[in-house]
Amino acid sequence: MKTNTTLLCFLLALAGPALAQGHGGHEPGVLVAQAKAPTPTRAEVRKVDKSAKKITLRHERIENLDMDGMTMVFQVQDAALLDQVKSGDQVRFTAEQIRGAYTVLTIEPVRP
Ligand SMILES: [Cu+2]
Repeated sequence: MKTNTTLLCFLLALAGPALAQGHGGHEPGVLVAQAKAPTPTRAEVRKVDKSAKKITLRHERIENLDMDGMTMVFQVQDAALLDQVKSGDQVRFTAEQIRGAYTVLTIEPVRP
């Protein structure tokens, strides 16, 4: 009995790394395919600065940036985005960190 248990453990120990390695071989492709898309997030516009391509948002939690709700300044990728919103608007937006700067990719007003 004791010998059988020891043998089983030995076989599992051999199989374990082999299975992990086989699985690991597929990981990089899977990770790229499942790269997180920016999460649409609710916010209130506090300030729009079109000449500087910046917007101040009081935002809810941003899942893809792992950032809790706060008021902060974002860069915008395209200044034309700022034509669609004004201070005081409720909006839905997406953002990503691009070259170290938190950058708004999309933004649209949300009507109550
Ligand atoms: Cu923030």
